[in-house]
Amino acid sequence: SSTVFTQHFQNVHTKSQDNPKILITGSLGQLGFGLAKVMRQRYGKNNVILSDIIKPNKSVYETGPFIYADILDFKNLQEIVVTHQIDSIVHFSALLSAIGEANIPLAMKVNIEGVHNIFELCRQYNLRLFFPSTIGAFGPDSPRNPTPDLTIQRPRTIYGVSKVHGELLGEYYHHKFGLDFRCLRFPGIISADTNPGGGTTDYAVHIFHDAVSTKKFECFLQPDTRLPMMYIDDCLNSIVQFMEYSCENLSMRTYNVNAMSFTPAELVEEVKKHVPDLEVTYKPDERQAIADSWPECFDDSKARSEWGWSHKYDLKELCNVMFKYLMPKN
Ligand code: AKB
Repeated sequence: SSTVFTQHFQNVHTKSQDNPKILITGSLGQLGFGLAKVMRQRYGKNNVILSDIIKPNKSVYETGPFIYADILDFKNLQEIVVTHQIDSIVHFSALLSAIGEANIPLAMKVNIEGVHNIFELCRQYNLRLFFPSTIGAFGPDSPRNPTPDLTIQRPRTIYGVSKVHGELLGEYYHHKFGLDFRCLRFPGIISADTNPGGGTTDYAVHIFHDAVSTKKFECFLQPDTRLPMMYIDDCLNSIVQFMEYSCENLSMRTYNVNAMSFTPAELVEEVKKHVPDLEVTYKPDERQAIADSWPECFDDSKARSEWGWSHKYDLKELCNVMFKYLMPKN
């Protein structure tokens, strides 16, 4: 569709007739490669630049541009924006909830200092910014079922604290400097071909891999721990749809988005329809306390009514699509 997002880029670039250029930071995490695939189809292969500090497989370079970008190095970021004519950033670099607790100084550096660099960069060069937030931006004092967009946010992880900081800073930069800041709070994201990397919702990805490999799954959360979740395709579509939506019609800059909510026991029941002999044990660890402080169910009614958000995958469809990808073909 001819979209406002595309229009924005066309307006920005009418002088040189260039196409839009989007930089994705932390792109070797769970979401970057998938988002690039969707965006490259819409905006052109060379207009979406993946970046990270890790050297990826050769195959990543074959799909389109990949560059080194260290979000802690401001000059490196400036050079990238100028050299590649970047006009929009999707900022995925972050340490997730569990891994953040295991390395708080690094989480402060990446999730707070890194975010400061990104905000300043976007202000200096007038870039549009997408910043993902999370259910982890809420805490034990927030209403948990459902959790609205605007409510008490007192998270108890460094990940959550840094995400609230990013949300507030983004809204401040928007009001103070006119920065086109857009933020979605995501539930746990479930994907087949990329790993989540250190979160509290990761069990809901591990179960699928274990079900097809060993048929034994040890869950690090209790069976009745309810958390909001989403299949990756819904997540990526929400980003593109939200970024393309006309800025003037948004009443907020930060929205909850959700697809489903389930407990480990409910997920196991559905997974067992595909792998009936799956053996499951429960061994809660330090991630249980994090999960217990998070929303059980996300109220995303504002995203649905204001910019038309809707999910495609419920628990049943999630299991169908995950096993379609992961089950060995004979
Ligand atoms: C985590 O578990 O830390 C993330 C999240 C919900 O933000 N998946």
